[in-house]
Amino acid sequence: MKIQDIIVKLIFDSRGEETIEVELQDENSDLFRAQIPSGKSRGKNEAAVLGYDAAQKVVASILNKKIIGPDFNYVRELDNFLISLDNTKNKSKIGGNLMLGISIAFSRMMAFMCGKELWEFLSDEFFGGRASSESEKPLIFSNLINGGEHANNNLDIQEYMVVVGGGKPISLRVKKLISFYKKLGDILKAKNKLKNIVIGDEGGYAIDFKDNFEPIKILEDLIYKQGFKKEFSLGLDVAANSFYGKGGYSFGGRKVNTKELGKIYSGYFKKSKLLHSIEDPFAETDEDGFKKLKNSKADRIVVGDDLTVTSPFLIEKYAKAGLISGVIIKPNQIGTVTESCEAMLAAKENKIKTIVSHRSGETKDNFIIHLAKAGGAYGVKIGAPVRERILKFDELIRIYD
Ligand code: 2PG
Ligand code: MG
Repeated sequence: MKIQDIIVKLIFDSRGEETIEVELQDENSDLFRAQIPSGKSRGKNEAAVLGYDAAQKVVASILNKKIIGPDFNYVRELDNFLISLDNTKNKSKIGGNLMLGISIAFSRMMAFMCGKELWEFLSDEFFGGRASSESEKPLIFSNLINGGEHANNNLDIQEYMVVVGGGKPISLRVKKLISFYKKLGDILKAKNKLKNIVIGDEGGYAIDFKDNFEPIKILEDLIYKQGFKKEFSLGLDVAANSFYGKGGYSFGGRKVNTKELGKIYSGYFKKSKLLHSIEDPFAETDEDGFKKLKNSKADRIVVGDDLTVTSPFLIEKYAKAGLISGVIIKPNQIGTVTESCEAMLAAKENKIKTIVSHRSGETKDNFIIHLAKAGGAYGVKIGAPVRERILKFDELIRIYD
């Protein structure tokens, strides 16, 4: 398969931040595109991001000469070529965002040539063609209350998610989720005597609360009240890097150390039966914190994100060391389709759960939904069912139901 042309375009994500769209042209002049999201709370080992101007320069000075012309028969072949061309630790020469744009657009080109859906093509190339079975419909991690770096409120925890499983088909789950989201908005408005309610980067409500636990309590109460306790549970993304600094963690208006923060979480687990997973509960350098929580009696899923940055190597390392029982997969943390799939395979081999995830700055691109299906993900994390994120829910329904 030959690439005939490559064009980089400037676009803006849901936070109004600059990002890029990559367009590849095949020999028949068909066009294949990919839009790349951006993250606000980032792990220090994530792949480098190039701005639009820099990305254009890389295309003009390196990529035009190198990738237009040769035949690439597998996505893996193109990705490995790009990785060796870049030859840096964090993809700073070509840019993880530019590389991923090329990699996704090329996957779409290959899928089209094979007459397959994108997820089907990925499943064949990377996962041995094992299509997701009915039982592998993913849990939906939907962030309904925003805090941390994603909001201007007093919550230290970045994301309070409902985790929706149960009811088939997926369209019914999404319907329930949307009604739950609206109901929650009405409750928060009434409680705080508000006419309108502010929402954060991922579409969740972003007002002030009494403390970091109150949102869990409100969500849990509403789940019981609606009679949803069989299908809905709760997940947190603490994103603890954001409140970690010299002297420990600044949490709930005071400084706490690793042990004290761990105790706070144990208290949450005791008070909330439905709290099912906790992502980045400690800073990415705080291996001890992860390990103790993962091995505590609480038996909740401890998920790595900033800790693992979709690196197959780090996922394997931290799974083997007993720090995590689940992992976030974000293709733009690592920068190629091949490595994103390898990250999912590394998680599976080490028996930890995969949650394929959006970023706080999203685009219309629905690649992550196809990746989730191809690799039989345990969950998909796609924000609140509103605004630009609704497109991902639509695609989820289309390819799973
Ligand atoms: C996260 C993500 C997505 P960001 O921390 O998991 O929810 O946020 O894209 O800002 O890193
Ligand atoms: Mg996270």
